[in-house]
Parts: sequence; structure tokens; C-alpha cells
Amino acid sequence: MDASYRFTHAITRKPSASITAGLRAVDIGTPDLVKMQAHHADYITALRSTGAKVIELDATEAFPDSVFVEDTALCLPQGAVIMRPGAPSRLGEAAEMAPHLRALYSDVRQITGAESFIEGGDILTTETEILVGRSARTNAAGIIELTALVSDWGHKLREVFTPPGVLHFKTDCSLLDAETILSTDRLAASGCFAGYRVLHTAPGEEACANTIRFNDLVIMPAGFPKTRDLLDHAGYKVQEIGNSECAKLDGGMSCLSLRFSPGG
Ligand code: CIR
Repeated sequence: MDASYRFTHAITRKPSASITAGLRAVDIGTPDLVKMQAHHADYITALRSTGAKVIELDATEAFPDSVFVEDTALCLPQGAVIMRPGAPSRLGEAAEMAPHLRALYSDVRQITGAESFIEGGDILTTETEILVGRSARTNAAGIIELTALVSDWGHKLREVFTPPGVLHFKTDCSLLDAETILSTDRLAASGCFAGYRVLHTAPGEEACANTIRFNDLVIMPAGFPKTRDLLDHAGYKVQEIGNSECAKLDGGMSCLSLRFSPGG
């Protein structure tokens, strides 16, 4: 009962110099590539410290947002599904990821419908179900197609809603263990986590909801001391990573990796 947060592998992609052209909802400044590279290296060190194998892909200049690999695929123990990102500038990133997943999985499927859009940031896999948030990037057709693709692997999907103005479902929540979700108040208020234990981000610290549980670590963005203390007191082993540059592009801890155990 821990396949949703224990992983043997992760895939990351180095930030490219074109990251300065990355998508953002609000312009709060241009990301500094050198600083982002340093944060990215710390992130990979944290993933590796848990014993996982981390595959680092080269930067792809043609795709400014390609460091945010999570949006390109859904990785499950039985196989992987290549997404169809709803951001036109990111559509080609999914094809770039496909061969790397084919090298690790014998079963790789793909969202193909011309009207289907879905990004990994809208998908939260728990121990018992896969929650998919409709958003500006993920639509009903994408969710219907994904539901069909993973049903024979024994996975149940539940459609939920990403709050208006929030980029992805997981911008506002993270899985902490088999029963527990970290969520902002605004997302938890929708009732989508009924049946789970919910820990709430501290007031004013909503931006740290995008955290990841990766093996024994909870990896969270630095600079959110009240939520860090809450997680610490709840018994989690917390590791903080600088996220100032990715935050300028609405990115956080989950966006930077695909996390999985192929065949496991
Ligand atoms: C975008 O708007 O697509 C990127 N700038 C940020 C993507 C963040 N990805 C994620 O939350 N999974």
C-alpha cells in the first residue's frame, strides 16, 4: 500500500536557455537560468538520496517549458500514457518524452484525440484512485480518453475540478502518504478529498501546496516555514529546495519530474 509514493525511477530534463520564454500566468520577472540550474541540481540530489535512479535528459531549446516534464506523461506501475498538453507551445514535448518511456516500459499508450487535452500536472495518483482536474489545460475529452486507456490496468479515474485561475490541480495539492493529502483551503473546500486525511497549507503559504512525497522524503519548495513545521510535526521527513525561478513560471516540485516504478 505505498506504490503511489515509493518509486525506483525518476526522469528529469535540464532547464534550457529558452526557459526565459516559458509560459506564465502573471509576469513577476524573468527566471535566472544559472539559479534555476542550481535549484534543479539540488532537486535531483534529493531524489537520488532516496536510492532512486534518476535519468537526466538534455535540455531542449525548442521547448521553453520542457523542464516541467511531469506534464508530458502519466506513469503507472503497469505502463505509461503519453499526454496531449493543452498549451500549444508544449504539445511537442510529449513526443520528445515517448522514446525514453518506451525504453523503460513494455506498454506505452498515448492520448491521441484531436480534441483531447490533458497535462500531468492535473493528475494526482493516490493508492486507490486517479484524480484528474479539469482545468484550462485538461478537458473532458482528455479525461474520457485517459479513463479508457488505464481501465484494463485496473485504475479508476475520478474527474474533479481545478479552481479557477489555478494552473493545474496539483498546483494546489500533493499526496503525502496513502491516506493524506496536503491541500490549499480553496481546493479542499470543493470536497474533492472526502475520505482522505487533509493537511492544509498555512494561510499565505498556498504556493507550497505543490510538494512531492518521494520515497521517504517530502520535497517542498523553500520559504514556507509554517507549512514546513506542520509537516515536520506530522512526522514527515521534509527536504526544502529553492524554487524561486520555477515559481516565476508557475512551476513547483511535482512539475520537475516523472516518478515511477516500471513493472512494479
Ligand atoms: C506552464 O505554464 O505550462 C509552465 N510554465 C509550468 C508548468 C508547471 N507544471 C506542472 O505544474 N505540472
